[in-house]
Amino acid sequence: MSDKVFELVKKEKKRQENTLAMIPSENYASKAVREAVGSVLMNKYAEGYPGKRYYQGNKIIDEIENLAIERAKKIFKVPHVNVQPYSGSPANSEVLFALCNTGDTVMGMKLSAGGHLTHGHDITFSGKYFKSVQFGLDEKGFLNYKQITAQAKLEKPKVMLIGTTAYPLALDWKFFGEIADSIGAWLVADISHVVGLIIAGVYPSPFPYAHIVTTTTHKTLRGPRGAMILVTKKGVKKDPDLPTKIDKAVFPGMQGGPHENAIAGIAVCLNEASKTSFKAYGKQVVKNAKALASTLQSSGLTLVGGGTESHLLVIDLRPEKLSGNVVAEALEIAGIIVNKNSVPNDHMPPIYPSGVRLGTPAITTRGMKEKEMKQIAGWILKVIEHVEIYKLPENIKARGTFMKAYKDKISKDKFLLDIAKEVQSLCKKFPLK
Ligand code: DSN
Repeated sequence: MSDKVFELVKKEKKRQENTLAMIPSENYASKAVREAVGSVLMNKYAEGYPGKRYYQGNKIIDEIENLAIERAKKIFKVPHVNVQPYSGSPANSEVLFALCNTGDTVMGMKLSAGGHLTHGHDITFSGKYFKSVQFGLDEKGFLNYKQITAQAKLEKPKVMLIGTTAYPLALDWKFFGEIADSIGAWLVADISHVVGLIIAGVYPSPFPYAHIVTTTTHKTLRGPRGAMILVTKKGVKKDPDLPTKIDKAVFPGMQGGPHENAIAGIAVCLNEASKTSFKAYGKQVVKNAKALASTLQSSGLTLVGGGTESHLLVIDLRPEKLSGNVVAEALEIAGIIVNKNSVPNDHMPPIYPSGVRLGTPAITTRGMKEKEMKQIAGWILKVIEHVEIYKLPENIKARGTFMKAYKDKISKDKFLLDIAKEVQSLCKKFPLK
């Protein structure tokens, strides 16, 4: 394997080993999952569904896809599952394609409040081809359920596509189910971020209240890049044809040949997620997030929503008058990988937001616990204090030049590089598998 790509893969492996992956949507898939995804299954075309393919030679592929479906049905106790979506955004687009006509009203949480692009953001298909109605958070970072009720009753969306990517608190699925029922809307729950926590029983489950649930498989589920669309008992009761509508929307509606190697990886990760050890993992993810949050807060940092009830937290850097870009770049030099993120009612644009988002799924997979969270929080606090002098210019045009010079400067910053060495020592104690 002399291709330059493999040198780069080795480098990336090292980077993953020596740094703390704290982007809440990332995780480490097991060797078994990686083997399935990298297997010969990628050689096969299989348009259609098990038993109804458009190509020959799919007997074994059918067994694999059926295994993934059966495992998902068992874990989530649902009557119908489609495991073919290429990822989360296609899964959500397929659901909207199945349920709506162009111009129908779709309701979701604003991206800036912690929702997702595909939940009706104006620059995406979900905001362009449908009438998008969006709700946000109050100043303190909480959902205002009373306001959402009034908005839903007024706008009468056909679909409520609800889920979070940067909202640290638990959602009240019962509320969303009741409001959807009261206006005859479909409730689609996007649980991509929290699926592993739901399996572990440490985050509320939408399954009794939603008609459809979508999830990616590579976040807290620790599987391959992919997604599933799950039709609940409530969904089938509302429309017995819903499973067929979903399957048709996935193929041929939006996709061609399914990635059977990824589907095999999904089957493997679902088997792993059915074990008792996975429940312990999910519980520890939340314990770790809470430990991280309380240490950061007790040192005076402001967290969106006042803390966390999940796997993630968002630090609001407005009190420090700091940009998320400045902090995220410095943390990277220190070996702590997070992402810049908008905070509720951010006065800054998404490219220069006022917060950073961090999460515990990946570092918990490594085996880290509360003790390590305190140590990591200590490093984060030191880094933030260290870069407090670097203020993003008010002048929009000056920002690019400022960030370039800043990145150059901190890449040689001894204080940050020393932390990176300490981070590396911690990482060595928790090797990747
Ligand atoms: N990109 C994912 C995340 O980071 O939350 C959402 O699609």
